[in-house]
Amino acid sequence: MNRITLSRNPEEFIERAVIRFTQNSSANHRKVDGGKYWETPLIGFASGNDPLFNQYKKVIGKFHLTPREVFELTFGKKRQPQELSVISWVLPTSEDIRLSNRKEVDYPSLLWAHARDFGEQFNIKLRNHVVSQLKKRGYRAVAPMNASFWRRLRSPKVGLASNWSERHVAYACGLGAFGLSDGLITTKGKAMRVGSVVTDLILKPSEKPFPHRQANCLYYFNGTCRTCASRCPAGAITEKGHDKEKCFEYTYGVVLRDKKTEYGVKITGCGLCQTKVPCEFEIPKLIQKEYLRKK
Ligand code: B12
Repeated sequence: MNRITLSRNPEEFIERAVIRFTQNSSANHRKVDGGKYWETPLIGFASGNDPLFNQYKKVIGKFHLTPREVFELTFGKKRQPQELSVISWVLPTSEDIRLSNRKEVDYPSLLWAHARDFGEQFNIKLRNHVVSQLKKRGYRAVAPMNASFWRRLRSPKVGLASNWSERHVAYACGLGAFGLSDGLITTKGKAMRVGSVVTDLILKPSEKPFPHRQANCLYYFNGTCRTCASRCPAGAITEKGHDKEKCFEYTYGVVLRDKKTEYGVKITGCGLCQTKVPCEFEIPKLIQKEYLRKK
């Protein structure tokens, strides 16, 4: 078998590094029963100059960083490379965790809460791992969400947000499209978490296979479904979209208060809108058929 090297095949090298770490790291093993938090990741790339990053300044807010700004904040304004690349991955939630959350109606399952807390700790390690793999080979790299400049905020225009939205980055890397609940629907569905790294290694941008930003959601496809809305115990999802404040109050207020101690976690999440829905682990079949028809 040919050795994949970073210089000869950088995209495949990065893809393998992300997949191998997810398969082999003990941090992806559940404390409670030894199962895994995350299945095999999806990986995508974007150019740091992709016009979407400037568009996010308008859609989200001026505070949302471009890859260039991320690099300047990390390495200073001098000696900035001409080109930057963005690496994004999707960590699909393990089947048994999804199945456990499907049974729930008010609170997330214990396994879901563990994936939110300990599974995200794995995601932090994965971001660091990708950065260190690149650094070892002489490239500069940074994981914005692990950096000291990353912050959450509330903006008058878009409400709860942050200065580096992992989902918008994944969208730029062609990995998915947004649904009625705000969740990003990928080929491995919506029950997943996302991570990303910015680097001066030049990577070929991935194709953007979805025709528009809401293309994978049945509601936007044909006005049906809305299953995520009926699944939401906080009534935060309606035909108008996702009420982030209601979602926040329920997830960080009610669920955390009632389940934190029982589940032994610092953060619980909720994710009922991500399970027992047609986009849980795939793009809804009807939309898949439409993509095949148009090919
Ligand atoms: C703040 C935050 C929240 C807030 C607000 C969520 C939100 N919609 O932004 C609250 C507390 C409500 C929340 C809740 C949850 N969260 Co949260 N959260 C974040 C965080 C820290 C920042 C998100 C952010 O910056 N948003 C920016 C705003 C602007 O995004 P937005 O309003 O959704 O964007 C809309 C507009 O931009 C609009 N739009 C308008 N015009 C245009 C034009 C274009 C071109 C595009 C692309 C879009 C666009 O489309 C978008 C979708 O409707 C991220 C981590 C990160 N750094 O990204 C995790 C993150 C979004 N959360 C995540 C998860 C899993 C959850 C929960 C399911 C809890 C749980 N873990 O169990 C719930 C429910 C999420 C939901 N239904 O969206 C995942 C999402 C994964 C996924 N499957 O989509 C993330 C990415 C964490 C991670 N690392 O994986 N979260």
